[in-house]
Amino acid sequence: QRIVVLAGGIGGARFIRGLKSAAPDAEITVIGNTGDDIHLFGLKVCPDLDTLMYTLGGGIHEEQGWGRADETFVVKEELAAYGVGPEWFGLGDRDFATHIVRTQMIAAGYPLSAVTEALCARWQPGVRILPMTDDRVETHVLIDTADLGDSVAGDAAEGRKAVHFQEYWVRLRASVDAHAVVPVGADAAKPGPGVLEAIAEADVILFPPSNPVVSVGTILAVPGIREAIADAGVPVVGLSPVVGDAPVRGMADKVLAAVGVETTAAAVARHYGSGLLDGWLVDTVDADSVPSVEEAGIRCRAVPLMMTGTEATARMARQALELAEEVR
Ligand code: GDP
Ligand code: FO1
Ligand code: CA
Repeated sequence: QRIVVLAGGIGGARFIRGLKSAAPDAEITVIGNTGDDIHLFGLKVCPDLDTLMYTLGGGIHEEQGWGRADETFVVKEELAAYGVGPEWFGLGDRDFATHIVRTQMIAAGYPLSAVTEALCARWQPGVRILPMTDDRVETHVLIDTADLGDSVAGDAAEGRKAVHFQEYWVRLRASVDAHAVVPVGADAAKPGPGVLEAIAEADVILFPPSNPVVSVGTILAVPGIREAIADAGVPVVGLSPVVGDAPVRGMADKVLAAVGVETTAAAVARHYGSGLLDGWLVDTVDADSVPSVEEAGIRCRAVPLMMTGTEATARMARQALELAEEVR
């Protein structure tokens, strides 16, 4: 069975770990979000691709969900000693090696997809990880200039400013309102090598409990990908990242608000739409929302959706695959 998964970082990676356990013989292709990518210290950092690679390859810092296990931060301290910022993004020594190899290969002319394949040759994630595009796409968030705090000289000019997603998410901890989320470059980006083929050849397509706006949404913003999924003619099933009207972790509610979507399991399903989704899993606490999702033309079931461990996640993955067969 060929399964295609659109994934961001932490939530997507943890789901896929369970999916591998639930469907050990399936051929899993992950289309990874690259909108979180950021250039720091002259290096290209790909947070979601690295979280997928480290989580599925056994190198992830488990409770953080990003960065390496057994990490040290000597290089980070030395950079700070030189007064070279930013200091708010925690790049570890082991992680730096990934960014050096990636940046070196890109400078040598390799596309991001080839770089990712090369890095995965070491990590052996057990799935194929394809960047959504090899072109540059970086998510920016529109906030009030006044909310930038001390980093804007003098009296903060009125109005709004776009900041890089990582500055919004990590430095500001998404503590201020987001007025818009813009995947800069998406409209000129082409699907990466193998992406449209994987979608066309899939037996089932899954939307894991990833951030609907800055993870799955960004992947769908690459022209051609949403259409390919809608036209694939195979079941598309998603799992809600929202449980009990709140994201299970992180600040997805802030970016959902920016795009005018209520932070409920049903609203996220409607946001994806019945043109894309055939089935949607909500958590048992949201069982009362099943009828409204079904009214939107999306088959819906309420099952436990907390990824408390590989077995629980494998159960969720099995239920998603069962729902796919129900709607096929
Ligand atoms: P990121 O790129 O690192 O933010 O990771 P993703 O976008 O792939 O996933 C983030 C989303 O995962 C968040 O919006 C969380 O609500 C969701 N999430 C994390 N853990 C769980 C879980 O155990 N169950 C469910 N249903 N969602 C989860
Ligand atoms: N997330 C944080 O909240 N704080 C950090 O210092 C941080 C550093 C970091 C370094 C490398 C990397 O690949 C990811 C990192 N992340 C960090 C996670 C990153 O912000 C992710 O993009 C978010 O989790 C959303 O995808
Ligand atoms: Ca992400």
